[in-house]
Amino acid sequence: MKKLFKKIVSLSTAAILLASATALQAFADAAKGDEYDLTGIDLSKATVKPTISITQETITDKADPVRTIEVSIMGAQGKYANAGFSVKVDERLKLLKDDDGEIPTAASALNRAMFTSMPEGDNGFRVIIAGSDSKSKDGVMFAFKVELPGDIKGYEEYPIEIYYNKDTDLFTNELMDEEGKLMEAWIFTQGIEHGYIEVYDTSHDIPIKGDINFDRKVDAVDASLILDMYTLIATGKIVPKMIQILDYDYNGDGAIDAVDASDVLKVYAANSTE
Ligand SMILES: [Ca+2]
Ligand SMILES: [Ca+2]
Repeated sequence: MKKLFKKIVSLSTAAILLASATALQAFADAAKGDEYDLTGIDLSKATVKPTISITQETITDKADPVRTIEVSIMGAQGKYANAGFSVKVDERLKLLKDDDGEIPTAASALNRAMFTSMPEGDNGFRVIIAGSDSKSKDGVMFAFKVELPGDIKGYEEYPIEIYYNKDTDLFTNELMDEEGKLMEAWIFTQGIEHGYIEVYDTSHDIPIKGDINFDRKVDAVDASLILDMYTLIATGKIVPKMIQILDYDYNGDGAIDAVDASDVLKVYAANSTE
């Protein structure tokens, strides 16, 4: 193990930048659940390559425990009509129903489509979308609310994920033609950005500098979290809030970047060789 640590620490900033670029590419993922059958499908022919993304947020235990989660689509405007898939939330989260007893509510992208949902177990639901290509839009497709548990101790992450069921699910166009099939294959194999709620317990004793995930150790996981944050900032996906700058800006120069990750790795290497 120690050999590996030394190798990591010896990485130059350029190599770390490269590593964060790779992390960015891995950002979109396959759906969970059944594996999509790509037999006879040449994904390189896909012309419509949308991404479905779920809210990813980082909050503290002082935030409102009721969170609104959005499921959005990008890159499919005017190209999709018929869809069905499931959303599952971490079993510690409670799915809340609205006044009509529904969990998800259709949002702007689907305001010209038919949208319905049904619960699946205690921590999930399935959505069905039916419309026409010409009226499908990019944007938020639907939203729902979850409630966090009341007794968060330390750092917790609650995944919120899209599931594919090979017997029932689809994401295609009106004609269900070749273009629609390729779009569906693209989405379920590499077009999903799963969501999460990440919660920091702010009541922990003395914060340890560089311990980003508050597990009381400064290690490669913390360095990797700094790099992830840097990637998100560099690609404009988030604007860091002050609390994040305080936590992630290890060298205190006001910026979150690869230097902070590298410094944290150095501390970790020093600790692990002691
Ligand atoms: Ca840590
Ligand atoms: Ca810094």
